[in-house]
Amino acid sequence: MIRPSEDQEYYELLTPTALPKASGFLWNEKMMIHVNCRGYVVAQFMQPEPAKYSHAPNLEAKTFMQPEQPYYAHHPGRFLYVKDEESGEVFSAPYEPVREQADQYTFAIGKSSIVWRVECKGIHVEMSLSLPREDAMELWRVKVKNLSGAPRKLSIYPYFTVGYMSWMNQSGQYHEDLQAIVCTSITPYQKYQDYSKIKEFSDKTFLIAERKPAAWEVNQEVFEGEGGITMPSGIRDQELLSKGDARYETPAAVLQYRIELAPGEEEAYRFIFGPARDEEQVAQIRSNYLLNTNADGEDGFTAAEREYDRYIREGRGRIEIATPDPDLDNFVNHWLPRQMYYHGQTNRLTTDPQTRNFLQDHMGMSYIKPQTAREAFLIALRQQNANGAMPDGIILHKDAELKYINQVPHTDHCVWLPICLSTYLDETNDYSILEEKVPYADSEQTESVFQHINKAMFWLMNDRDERGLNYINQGDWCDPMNMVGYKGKGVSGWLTIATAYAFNVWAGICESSGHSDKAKEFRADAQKTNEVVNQYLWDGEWYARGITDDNVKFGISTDREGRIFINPQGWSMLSGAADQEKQSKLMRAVTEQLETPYGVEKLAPSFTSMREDVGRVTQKHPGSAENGAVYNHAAAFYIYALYTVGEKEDAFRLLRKMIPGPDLEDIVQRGQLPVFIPNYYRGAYRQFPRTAGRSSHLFNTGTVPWVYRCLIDGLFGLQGCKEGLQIKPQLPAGWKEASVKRDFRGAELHIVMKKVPGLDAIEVYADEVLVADGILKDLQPDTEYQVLVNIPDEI
Ligand code: CEZ
Repeated sequence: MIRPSEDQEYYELLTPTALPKASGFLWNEKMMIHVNCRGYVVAQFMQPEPAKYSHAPNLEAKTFMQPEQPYYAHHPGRFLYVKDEESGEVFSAPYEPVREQADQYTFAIGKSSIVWRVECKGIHVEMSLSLPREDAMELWRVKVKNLSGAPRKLSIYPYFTVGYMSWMNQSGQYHEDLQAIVCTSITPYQKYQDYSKIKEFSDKTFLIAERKPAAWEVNQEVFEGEGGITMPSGIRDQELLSKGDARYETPAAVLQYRIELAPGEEEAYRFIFGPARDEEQVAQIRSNYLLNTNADGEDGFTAAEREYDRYIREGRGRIEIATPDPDLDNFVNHWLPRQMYYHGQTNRLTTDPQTRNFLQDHMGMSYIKPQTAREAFLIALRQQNANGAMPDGIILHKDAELKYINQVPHTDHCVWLPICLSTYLDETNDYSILEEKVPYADSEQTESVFQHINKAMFWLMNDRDERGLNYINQGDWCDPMNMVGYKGKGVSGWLTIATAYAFNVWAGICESSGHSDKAKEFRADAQKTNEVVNQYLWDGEWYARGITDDNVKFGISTDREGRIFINPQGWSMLSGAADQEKQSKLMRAVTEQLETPYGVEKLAPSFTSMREDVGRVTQKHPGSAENGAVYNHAAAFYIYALYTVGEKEDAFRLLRKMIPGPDLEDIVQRGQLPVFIPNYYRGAYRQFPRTAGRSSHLFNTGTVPWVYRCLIDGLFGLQGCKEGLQIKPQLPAGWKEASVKRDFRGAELHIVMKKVPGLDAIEVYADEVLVADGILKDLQPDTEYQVLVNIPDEI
């Protein structure tokens, strides 16, 4: 039912019904498109805020991407109806809107294209989507082939939904000269001050056809008639579409081609669909992409597909693995770096990413395009206040402002600075970033990155109550935990623990950069913080999540709901707060109360009603998102912590649960293909087992860089350090060997790891020479190394 293609370049799904929400996504510098297996699509482009050109049938609220995004009959989509002119039979590809069962069906998600191959009633349809690198538009190829033994007379109808564009002004018509449907609208607004922005918008939606259609329809209601979207009257009752237009009516972009195909004969079409400012721009696009060719006789369309493919391939990861687990290999080699790259390139299609998201997304980018990560860290630090505080969001565009969640004060942003920077330093050894001089948002003063981060650490040290616990205000990492501390007293257990970890990480960086005094200071404070944590937050078997404004500890054994939270547990292993005994206790509690077949839950039991001293997290549906889902970001922190303390079996078991499969039952329950990690799988496994495991299908998540770190620093133990590359694998018990190609600071390492019985400790050989401390030093760029790692079989 699902499989990687032979060359591993695509992941294929062979049915449109078993995983109806299975999806893939493409993006470029200006847009993102999320496509599901049945032909439904959510696409957004930046101008500079996210906007749509293929809209829902009613006015949509502007919000962030939704988890478990519902699809419905008139959901925006891209379809091809096929009518047999002799029998009158109709089917549609990919599957919607007609829902005729195909004889063969493949939905193939590639890195730079998404393809459907559908065989129905003796006709083979192939639809494929790609993007250009820069421009916001979709490049579509459609092929129709006669597989039957007899000649066929067909009408085919590409149907690109335009939807409800605007209550102020919407229309659409076919332009002979452009060979295109162009739909026009005015983005609704009311304040005259908005006019200057609105007038610059690309408020038109176009569908350009390479081949001249026989007819078209631009009026959705006329097209569908009484037949409705599953069997439009325009198709069922008419030989030719009526060549209609839309005048303050909902537009649609439908074309008709009439073809006669001999047995085995195929016809090919190309279309471009997207937003534009005016007809002139549509004409320009048509000539650039379809009419003009370059010196090699290649037109803009084909060149754009090729260039886009190259752009996506620039997003390669730093490891290529071959392990006893081929599904893990496929995911790690092909899809995980791509998802990290997407985050680093697009910043989740927002002009004001949350500070923690921005920093962690660029922690991931450190593996892919370290230069971009470097710039991102500097951009963030330029927006820091001189008192050390980081803002809630990072402004990326001159017209951007802090919106939505960024208007809610959170207290954790400073914590991410040393953590994310440490990954960048491990990977690049570029300590010069610490010397970069950067201004502050609210002062003329310019100071080094080193000073900036010191200030951030001091800010965290000072934003504490008399006990030494960090205030939470209206949220920490957990956005919707907004009522624990809004009165100014409540504290976050997790954040206090996280500051201890951040101080230790920063101390490590201070040491490596010749600031040993500072290192001592921060180590001492980390230790003090850990003591405070153990004094106030240890609950006997695990750590509490926090203490409310009214001095009520929560996330503890006497709580009926929200009894245990994952974040304080994992981070206490990172910070060093948990000693051996506490560690084994909390790990047992996590396994017993939070682990499920789909991963480890964020909290349990999920809240079933509002807890007013915790906040809106308790109002989310139990088992969804932060209210007790397997929230993969939090799960990844925990797994990373397990690797940090050498708990490799638990770590690997949980890591593996992040990827759908390999068995079919698991894939069906999650409903998602293993081409990305979603922000959550439904939890509340012990409360609502029926829905547990379901994917949110939301691929915006801070999870991915942490998973990459779990692989690099943990599982394969190939982490960079000041001196070079530290080799310290933690392969699970079941693996006898694994090999990794590791790109590191320009060198290429071919590493074979083998379990060897009777060995006392790990042995590392580089080009057959034993490396005493397991650290490969003096690696030269553009040089290949053969590395052998012998691992005692019993560890
Ligand atoms: O957003 C994420 C944030 O982007 O939630 C994480 C947080 O650490 C990330 O920075 C945990 O709270 O507002 C809400 O209730 C939403 O649930 C968001 O908090 C959540 C969504 O997943 C965004 O896609």
